[in-house]
Amino acid sequence: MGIKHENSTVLEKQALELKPPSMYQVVLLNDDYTPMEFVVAIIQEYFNKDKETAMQIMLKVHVEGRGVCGVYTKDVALTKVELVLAHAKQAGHPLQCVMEEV
Ligand code: TYC
Repeated sequence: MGIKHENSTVLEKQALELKPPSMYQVVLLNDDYTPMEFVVAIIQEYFNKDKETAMQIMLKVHVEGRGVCGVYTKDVALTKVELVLAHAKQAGHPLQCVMEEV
């Protein structure tokens, strides 16, 4: 199915909207106050990682300043950022979380 034209690939993609969605990485940022155990629990709860993987990501953030927790479509990434920030704020921790287009 498509539109008869010498550049049919471009027209089919635009007409049928088959472009893959833009993807966004959700990144945790280091700070001096949020407890390590809290960060590990956040990564397990919101990014579906096991305890060992969550510990590796947390330590990477602690040492390097930032770390990618996962890559998602825009709406999913935004929801995860909002949930993480709300949880951290509620617990009284300054943990920061951002999303960046990949
Ligand atoms: N640097 C924090 C500490 O020493 C731990 C930490 C890790 C904080 C990762 C935030 O995203 C973070 N308690």
